[in-house]
Amino acid sequence: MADSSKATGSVQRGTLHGVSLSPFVRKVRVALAYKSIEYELINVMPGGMDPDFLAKSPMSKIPVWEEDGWTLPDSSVICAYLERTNPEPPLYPSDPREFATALFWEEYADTRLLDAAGPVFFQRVVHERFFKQPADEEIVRRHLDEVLPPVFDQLEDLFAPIADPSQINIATLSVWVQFVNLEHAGFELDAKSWPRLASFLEAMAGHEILRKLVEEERASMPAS
Ligand SMILES: N[C@@H](CCC(=O)N[C@@H](CS)C(=O)NCC(=O)O)C(=O)O
Repeated sequence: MADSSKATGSVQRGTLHGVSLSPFVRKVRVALAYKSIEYELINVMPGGMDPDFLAKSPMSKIPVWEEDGWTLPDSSVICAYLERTNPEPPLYPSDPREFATALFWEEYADTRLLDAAGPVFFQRVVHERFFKQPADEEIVRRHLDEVLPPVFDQLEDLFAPIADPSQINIATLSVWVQFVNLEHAGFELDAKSWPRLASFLEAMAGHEILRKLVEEERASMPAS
């Protein structure tokens, strides 16, 4: 299934393989929209990968970016590539220390935050809504009550004070895409416990590009 996601004022540059509900595909879709790069989205589900796709994605993961038969896997790598080919508007800070710090928070979001949030999304959305199977409530409870709070604490104390949600950059974007999956799973962050993180997320939700993408995703999901 193909979906043409057109940004204004540019010629189609490539094809993105993956599904939008993947936070990593979402990260690349925002980068593409932010840089006004036109692309076609080809739906590829994680897990059901044929040998042709494995040749494009040796670690068997989505997303994969493709241009004229040349392919590039991994959201971080794809965003870094797009920054080189389309430097404006920039997704990465120019100051070396701010640049490195942003890369660290991208890595944190892609690993620690994903590991904590992913199972909640998997149970509540993939299992319940797509597979029509009951969620494993013990997994959901453990992640919500025990695994996620220390991660939120770190984001509250270390990330939120330095993050500027008026800017879409690789750090703010990478953290935000993981929270969208929690939101799709029906989770709302407790603003009393994590006030700076909650206002960061509220401010991010105000970006037109991000709002539109989330609306599109919601419309594509089966009812609960
Ligand atoms: N580091 C990779 C992670 C990509 C990733 O884990 N994608 C998941 C979907 S959210 C996937 O394809 N999983 C399939 C698998 O691991 O077999 C990136 O940034 O693109």
